[in-house]
Amino acid sequence: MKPDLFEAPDYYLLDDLLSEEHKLVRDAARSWVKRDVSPIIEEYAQKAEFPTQIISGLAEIGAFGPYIPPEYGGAGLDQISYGLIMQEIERGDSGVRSTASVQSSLVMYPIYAYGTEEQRKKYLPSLASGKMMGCFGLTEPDHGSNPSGMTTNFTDKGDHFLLNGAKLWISNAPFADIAVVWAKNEEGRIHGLIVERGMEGFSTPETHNKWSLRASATGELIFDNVKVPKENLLPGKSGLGAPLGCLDSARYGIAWGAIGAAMDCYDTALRYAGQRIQFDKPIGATQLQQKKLAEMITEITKAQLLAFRLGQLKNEGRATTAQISMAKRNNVDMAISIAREARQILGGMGITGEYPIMRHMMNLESVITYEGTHDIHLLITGWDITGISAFK
Ligand code: TGC
Ligand code: FAD
Repeated sequence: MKPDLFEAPDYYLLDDLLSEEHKLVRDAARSWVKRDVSPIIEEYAQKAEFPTQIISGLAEIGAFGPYIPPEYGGAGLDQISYGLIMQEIERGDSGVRSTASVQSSLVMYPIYAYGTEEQRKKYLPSLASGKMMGCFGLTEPDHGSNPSGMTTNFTDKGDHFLLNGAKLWISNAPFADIAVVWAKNEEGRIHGLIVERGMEGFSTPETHNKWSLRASATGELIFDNVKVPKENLLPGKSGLGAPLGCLDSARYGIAWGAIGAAMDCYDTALRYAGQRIQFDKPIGATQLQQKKLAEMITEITKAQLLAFRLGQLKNEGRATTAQISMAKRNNVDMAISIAREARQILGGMGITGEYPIMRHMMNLESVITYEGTHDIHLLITGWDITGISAFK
């Protein structure tokens, strides 16, 4: 891959709105991605492997539990810092950002928000340092957009629960030490359980042959009469609202992350357009290519403003699920459109691993699908503004 010459676009001088802490956190993540992710990520994506050697670096830049209080090992940062870290990591690769999103918002957050003090102390510091890795099991083979239909279930056996069922498409599953699993009890009520690797009957086969998120490990979670200790139930919240509360936090991070992928595609295409000569002039001197680049920076700027305002609302505890849906949907769609246009600016070179664009483009096909599809987020907005649910 070519050297990482990334320069972040900031057309509306958004840096002026960031605090010194935001900039420090953002710059540390940016430097780390340049040094430790960019040089190796193409190779790992090509061989479809998650680069486990970057786990300690992710922990050091605060990517595991950015907003979890320091007493539990988290970085104790605000929501804008969290967003900026996700932006910088996804500038490197969406699969690496996935690992950080899952660890922070889908594993640490439910243990912090719905767990007991014993569970927080037992798991959160190890998860924050990356010594322990987690995954989140909500989606099932027959229940993706509609998780309330899940069939994974547990029964009360007196001194333990017996867990049965299967989860599909689970990021980090092949190497995770623990899984936060959503399952129904005998009354059909959804609860979260912490399942640990090594429990008898629990396996995590890897999903192969992905064309997207190749540097992220994806797998299944299979529960065949797994005995789960009763103290592994998350007691603080039950019902579908419990996993959906985690998704609010992860979707918010994705709204920022997608900007990173878009910025990298735009920056690469802008530089290439200035250097590539055809018909005795740079292709960036033609109106057609300028139109593409001008529209890209316009869309990136709008997405940056949307994410920043959402971050302020999140800091104030006022961001709604529907507002988060709008930002996730808009910003991922923006990023995938920019990746497609940027790839065309590079002509044939755009399809090679010499440049990051094709990898971002393929990664974003997963990002537009997971954490609620593009359609589901539109339906959430429709439901919010009309008061009428069009899901069922
Ligand atoms: P619905 O009737 O709307 O709600 C059921 C209960 O949940 C409550 N609720 C919420 N509570 C907290 N936070 C939220 N955001 C909430 N949204 C809803 C709601 O009040 C209700 O409570 P109660 O007490 O009345 O029972 O549920 P529904 O079945 O109609 O579903 C609505 C819908 C379609 C929006 C929801 O199912 C949905 O979001 N589907 C998409 C599924 C999804 O996003 N899956 C993601 C899986 S995880 C993943 O993809 C990780 S990828 C990670 C990576 O690699 O980065
Ligand atoms: P479906 O729900 O079957 O949807 C298929 C199509 O139908 C979509 O276009 C959808 O928009 C549309 N559709 C569905 N319902 C409606 C409706 N009511 N109206 C109109 N259109 C509709 N899940 C986890 O739990 N944990 C993870 O860590 C995780 N990681 C993932 C990693 C990757 C790489 C991928 C690809 C997925 C991951 N997922 C994970 C699963 C992801 O959340 C689901 O794929 C997603 O929620 C969609 O579910 P589905 O694939 O079953 O599609």
